[in-house]
Amino acid sequence: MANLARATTSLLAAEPGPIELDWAATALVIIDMQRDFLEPGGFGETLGNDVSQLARAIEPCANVLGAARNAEILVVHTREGHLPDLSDAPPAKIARGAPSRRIGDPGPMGRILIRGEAGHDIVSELYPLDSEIVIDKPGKGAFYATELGDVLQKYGIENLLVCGVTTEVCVNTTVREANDRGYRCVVLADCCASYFPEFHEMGLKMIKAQGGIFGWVSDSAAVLAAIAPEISSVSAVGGRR
Ligand code: TIU
Repeated sequence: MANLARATTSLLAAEPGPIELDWAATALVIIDMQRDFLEPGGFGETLGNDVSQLARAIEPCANVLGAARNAEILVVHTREGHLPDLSDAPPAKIARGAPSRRIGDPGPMGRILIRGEAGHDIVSELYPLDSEIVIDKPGKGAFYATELGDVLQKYGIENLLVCGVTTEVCVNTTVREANDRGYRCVVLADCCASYFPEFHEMGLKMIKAQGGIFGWVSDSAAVLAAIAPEISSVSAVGGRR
């Protein structure tokens, strides 16, 4: 009996224009959705930020993550953080600003931004499956000093759907790194957030300006419409085409 074959490619509604995606060559990359950035007592708060600003990205991101899992799209999670001996943390990064607690200092969720500590872990709503790839990164960009490039090459990935926090810091840095490496990046606006709403908006504009100088901007509804049309009927940026 003929099976209802899953679409292997979709035209995803995006700005500055729709983008054709081969799902087998597309990975969902979720940047740094860690307790250290999203919850009180972590790195984000020690930098003086209102961490409640980031919560809005969790649900849309969870919806895309669920759809990607159902569609068997490659999922990559990243975590910013450092080794317990801080040997991978540049002194200039540790000393930057005047945080109440610095990288490596003890906090309510363990040592700030240190691998293995509770605060370094990913929020429960987006927790990686054992089968999913988790990239630990010492910098803002997910390619710097990590195995991400090798992993994406191994799986034949050409396109990245990018979610996570914060829009103008680790999301933007990663998209710029990826763009220079030849990946087509689609940033999902409602799946990203910043401590500064205006930086979120501008961070997205910077990506899609000039004909998509760094990539495309879409949203969770458009992705759900494209990869799971049977469970999605609306798209904020134009729906399935
Ligand atoms: N401070 C800030 O906005 N972000 C970071 O330090 N790291 C990430 O964006 N993950």
